[in-house]
Amino acid sequence: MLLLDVMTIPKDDPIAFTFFTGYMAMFAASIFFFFERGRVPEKWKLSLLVSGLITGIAAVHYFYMRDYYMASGENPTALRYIDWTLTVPLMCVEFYLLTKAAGATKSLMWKLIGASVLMLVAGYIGEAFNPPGGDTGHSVMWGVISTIGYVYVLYTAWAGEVAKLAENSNNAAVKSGIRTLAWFVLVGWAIYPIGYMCMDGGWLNTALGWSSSNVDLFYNIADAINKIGFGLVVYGMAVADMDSKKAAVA
Ligand SMILES: *C/C=C(C)/C=C/C=C(C)/C=C/C1=C(C)CCCC1(C)C
Repeated sequence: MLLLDVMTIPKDDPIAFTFFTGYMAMFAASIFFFFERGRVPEKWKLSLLVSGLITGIAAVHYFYMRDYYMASGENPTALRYIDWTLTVPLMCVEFYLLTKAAGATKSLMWKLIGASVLMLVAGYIGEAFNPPGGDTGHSVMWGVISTIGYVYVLYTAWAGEVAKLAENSNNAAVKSGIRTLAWFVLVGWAIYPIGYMCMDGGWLNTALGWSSSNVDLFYNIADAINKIGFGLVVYGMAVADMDSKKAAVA
């Protein structure tokens, strides 16, 4: 009888696998960032705290999304967007914190947050209000609106204010770190629209017949790459900066 209470993961369900590994990976990453925070110089501590909060918030939501998925077999759309609404703006805060010493202003931070909120609200409307069976017009329209917000963040990281501040920062760790984070926004973040287009009526759903359950497969993989990877880049920046200062003293 007891066995009935234990969740069994069907062996042909990769999405369930990614919910479980995603949860554990986010959880472990948070512990790592919180502990390592004690080791880096003062000016990096806030950035590491934010890295740990991003994966920590995700871990809690993965805990719930995993169970939701296991119990219903459906996409936990609301939980997903609640998570993103907290974690993506925190990534924007991270961009601000990392370029603050080079002159980043609060207004830069709010512009990035505004663009990311536009991206997420439009994405949520696109997914949550997609009628049963799917409506291509609906998903494309909201997908396009969402992409405007995405492109704004992408532009800012590659060529706009964030890129320029990093370039003029006189700090090698900041320069190369921001460039790496910009790559994450270009490649890692681009995985999300692929997942989005798998929903019923989405382009990949209608053109290639990709099932809407793949939405979560792409989102889970992208989340692990972007949330943990982003945090590790920030951690790497702090360590590189610390080591270069040590070398200068020696
Ligand atoms: C930790 C979570 C992150 C980094 C989430 C990022 C999400 C996106 C970049 C989503 C982008 C979307 C589009 C560009 C168009 C279609 C709708 C979205 C919301 C999936």
